[in-house]
Amino acid sequence: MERVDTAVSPRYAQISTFMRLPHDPSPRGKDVVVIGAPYDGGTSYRPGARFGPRAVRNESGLIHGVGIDRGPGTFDLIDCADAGDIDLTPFNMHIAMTTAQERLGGLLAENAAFLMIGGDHSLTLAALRAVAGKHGPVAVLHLDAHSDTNPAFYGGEYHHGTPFRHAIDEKLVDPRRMVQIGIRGHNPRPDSLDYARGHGVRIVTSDEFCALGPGAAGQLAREHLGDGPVYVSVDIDVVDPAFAPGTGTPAPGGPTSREVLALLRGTGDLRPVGFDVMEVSPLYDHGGITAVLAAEIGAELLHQYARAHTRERKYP
Ligand SMILES: [Mn+2]
Repeated sequence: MERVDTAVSPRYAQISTFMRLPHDPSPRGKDVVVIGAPYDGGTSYRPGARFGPRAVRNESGLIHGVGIDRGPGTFDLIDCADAGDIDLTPFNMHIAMTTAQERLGGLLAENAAFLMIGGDHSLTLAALRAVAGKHGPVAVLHLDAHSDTNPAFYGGEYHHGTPFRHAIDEKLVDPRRMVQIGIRGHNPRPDSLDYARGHGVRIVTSDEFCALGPGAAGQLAREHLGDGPVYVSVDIDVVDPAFAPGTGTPAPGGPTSREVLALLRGTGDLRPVGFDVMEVSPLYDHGGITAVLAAEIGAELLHQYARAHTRERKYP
């Protein structure tokens, strides 16, 4: 199967897949498989992330995969497919977590990497379980307004504020090679960052990121992440709600979309082994601006994967 040919079919036509990739529910031998994770059973405030994958796919039709001054197009460098969505029950968190882990682990058995489009951030724990099963404990570049290392709330062990606490506890990630960027805003407890910092996570608050700028922050991240495999998790609420209002727990005072994209353009200097873009809630979006940005971030991450894994060919 081929991508939808934009020379034949206008960008708003045909059934939506991410960046018009071929739909292949059983991909094999791909570099990166895009997979939707429509789920919001872990949200603590605004619902609606279950509708995220469809909204992001719709907006991604605009993206060509070839950028100005960027050399060959992403899909001239790597082979990708859209595997559709994980069938996640809306009724039971534990079943959903198991389903997600099994589906993502199955993709990694047959393909090199995945890009998961959320869905709320609780599913990143399932993703990290699958990724660690293949690579062992990974480094993490985590962009978010929140550290997501909270304990259980309301009797719920898993929710969208806790995936990285479980990932550290389960040794899926190496917290000394973990960087969280964009952290800010209100938290239920004054010590809510102690868990992460106590395990060696480098937290770059939103204020610190904006003072450093994306270039220096990227350099800082590279030094902490090292040369090993890196998982990149982007919660769309890392971006200021002026640019990304359609999300579950918006936090004013974040970086702009341009600053976050500039930071992610250095991801190809790392060794990325998997990605997610989470927490788009179209119910709270306006004019699709949040979904457009999530699509752009997903496209950027695919391009960075291509850069990282074809580096010897000296593409920009
Ligand atoms: Mn999050």
